Amino acid sequence: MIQQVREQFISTFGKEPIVTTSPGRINLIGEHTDYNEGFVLPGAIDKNIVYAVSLNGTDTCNALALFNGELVSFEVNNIQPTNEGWICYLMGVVYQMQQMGHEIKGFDCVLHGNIPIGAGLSSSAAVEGGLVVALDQLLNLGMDRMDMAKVGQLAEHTFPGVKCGIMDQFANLHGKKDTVMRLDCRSLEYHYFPFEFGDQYKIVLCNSMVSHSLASSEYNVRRAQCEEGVAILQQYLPGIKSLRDVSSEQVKEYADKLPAKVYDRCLYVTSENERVLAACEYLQQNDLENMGKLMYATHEGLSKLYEVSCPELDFMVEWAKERPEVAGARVMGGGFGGCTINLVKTDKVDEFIAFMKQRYESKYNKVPEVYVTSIEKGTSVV
Ligand code: GAF
Repeated sequence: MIQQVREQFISTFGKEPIVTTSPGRINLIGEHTDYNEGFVLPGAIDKNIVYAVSLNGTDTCNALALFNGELVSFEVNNIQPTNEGWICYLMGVVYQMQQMGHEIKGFDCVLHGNIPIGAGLSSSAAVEGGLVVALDQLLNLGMDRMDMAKVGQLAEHTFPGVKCGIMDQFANLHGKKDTVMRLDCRSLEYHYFPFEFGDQYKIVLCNSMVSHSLASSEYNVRRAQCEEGVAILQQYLPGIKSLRDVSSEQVKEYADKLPAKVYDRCLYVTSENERVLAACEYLQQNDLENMGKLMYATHEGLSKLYEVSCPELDFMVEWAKERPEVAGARVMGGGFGGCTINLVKTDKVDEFIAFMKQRYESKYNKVPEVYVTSIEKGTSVV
């Protein structure tokens, strides 16, 4: 893909580009905790968006997407917020870099990718990260990687309008091979945990083929419900700033003060924060069996309390639970469709995939795509 994107750039724009590769991500545990200032445990994966980029001496950006053949242009100094198509992510990145005080010059780019779209693997964060790294290099800006992540996150807020946390962009820009990262989404401090279990377990992603198109509006509703919960709980727990400051026991204690749905959302988020910290302990003890049990508990919470699953994803997880080779499984990412993440015994992966495909197809009449992933480095210049 790198070669293809580079060659297409040269034949379209007639000069040498720089090339970036920008990965999707998995998240072992810690879902919908990032915008509540909690903890997450993601890593970058072996699926990428590839960019070829060069400055063009004008004020125009010309972008050619090989995944659909579209060539789109926009003026870099006159960007109007839009949520239309893939180009809004590029416009959002340029706009947010400008908001940070960087002068952005016109550029040409070609991009392509193999991160399935709408599968919960953060293809949009990869589109953002690959461009910000390329522009940083071409314009010699010397940006900090966390600032680059904030550019992507704010681009999502202002352009497609998803009020996301920082997990996806963080993972995209800070990933390391065979390593997951526990990020404290309040302080933005992070800690690397080796994840070198390839001879015992593989990370297997099962794509329900349900595209999470509803996700953006419902996602923002979940965020608002968490904020509503904090506002109510602040009357009884004045020191708290976000759900990060609240325990699941405290949520239960004030159950009668919270509207039912808000209670469920808060109980899920506070329990999930506690699970991430417990999962890190298990990871340090190489105890994937117990870590897997936490993943099942996360799925239960995402499905029943946070209500971001769907019957197809529940089916996949319920079925995985019956399989002795699976340590844990759950819906991953924003939800409403996309993939489950499964920790599957390495010597049984083929068997697991064959059965999963067969069972899912006979129930839903569609064949799930399955990806056996590895954890790789974050966005880089090739
Ligand atoms: C999406 C968002 F972009 C992330 O910030 C995160 O909230 C995730 O959903 C759920 O954990 O991927």
